[in-house]
Amino acid sequence: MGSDYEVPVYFQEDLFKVLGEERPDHRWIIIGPAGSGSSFHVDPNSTSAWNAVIKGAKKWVMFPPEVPPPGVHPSADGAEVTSPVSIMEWFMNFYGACRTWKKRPIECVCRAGDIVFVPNGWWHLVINLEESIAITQNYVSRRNLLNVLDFLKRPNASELVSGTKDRVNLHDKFRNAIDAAYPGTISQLEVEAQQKAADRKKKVAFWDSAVDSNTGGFKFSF
Ligand SMILES: O=C(O)CCC(=O)C(=O)O
Repeated sequence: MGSDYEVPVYFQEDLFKVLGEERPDHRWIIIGPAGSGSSFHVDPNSTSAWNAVIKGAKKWVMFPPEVPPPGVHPSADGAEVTSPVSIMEWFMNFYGACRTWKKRPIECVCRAGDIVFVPNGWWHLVINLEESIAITQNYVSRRNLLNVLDFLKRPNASELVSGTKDRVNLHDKFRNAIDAAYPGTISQLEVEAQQKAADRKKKVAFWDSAVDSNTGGFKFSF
């Protein structure tokens, strides 16, 4: 079945490929009746994903990583997520309230031919509005490589890492394989990340200096 479709052009960088047979599970066909779906979760191993609808209609609700959805309680180490309500109950009890939040969820309905991108770390819930068939793949690109490496290196990697038998050594195997296939890439991304962090700090420092800390208003001088 894998040869029956092509990965959309935007998602073709798939760095877990360097692990060959040892790569974590990464693609699924998802078939469900109307009303079925997936309750709130974050995708495995800090990967990003795309999800393409072949038939039917799927409603998506997404929250950014720093906003756990109401009614969802992730453990501090991120190993477990307790969502005591079903998808339907979530819509009935929590959906209305969070639509007026400042950081309200991003929502869409995908139908046959539509593809949604799920950035790494984003919370998402999906409900099939009709009987639906979809294909999804999780992947690592240069954009989220450092996040994935950090995730695989966490002290509780043996509980957190999923889709593979060798959870503890995955970090070293992946890092070494990336270094061999794309020498210098990791260190270049690390330098770029440091530069970005320094730029962000500078921006904050500039605004701090431009704003009067007593009034919160702007300082003007002529
Ligand atoms: O298509 C679906 O029902 C949800 C898929 C999903 O959330 C996932 O693969 O992480």
